[in-house]
Amino acid sequence: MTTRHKENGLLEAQRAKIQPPRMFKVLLLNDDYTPMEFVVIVLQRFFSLENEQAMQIMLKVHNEGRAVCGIYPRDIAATKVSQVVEFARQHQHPLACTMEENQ
Ligand code: TYC
Repeated sequence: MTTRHKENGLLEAQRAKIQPPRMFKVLLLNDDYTPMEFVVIVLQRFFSLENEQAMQIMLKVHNEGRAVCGIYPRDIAATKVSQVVEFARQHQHPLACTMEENQ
């Protein structure tokens, strides 16, 4: 397939423009009020983590102020942030979730 492209100037020029998709980290931020158990549930529910890994990430946020929950293309990362914030507000918790480009 590569050889065929190399024999075709037009296809080769198009191929060179392809970039890997921009990826975004989704982060949870610490606060003093959201219960630890609630954060673990969030990590399991929205980031498909097992209990043990969810606990480790929750404790990293608690101890260090923030931690990465997952890395996704922009639209999926933005959806995760919205879902987490909406779920937290439904339960009257101030949990903060944000995203930033994975450079
Ligand atoms: N600091 C919170 C507490 O002591 C727990 C917590 C962990 C809150 C992670 C938010 O993203 C968070 N109850």
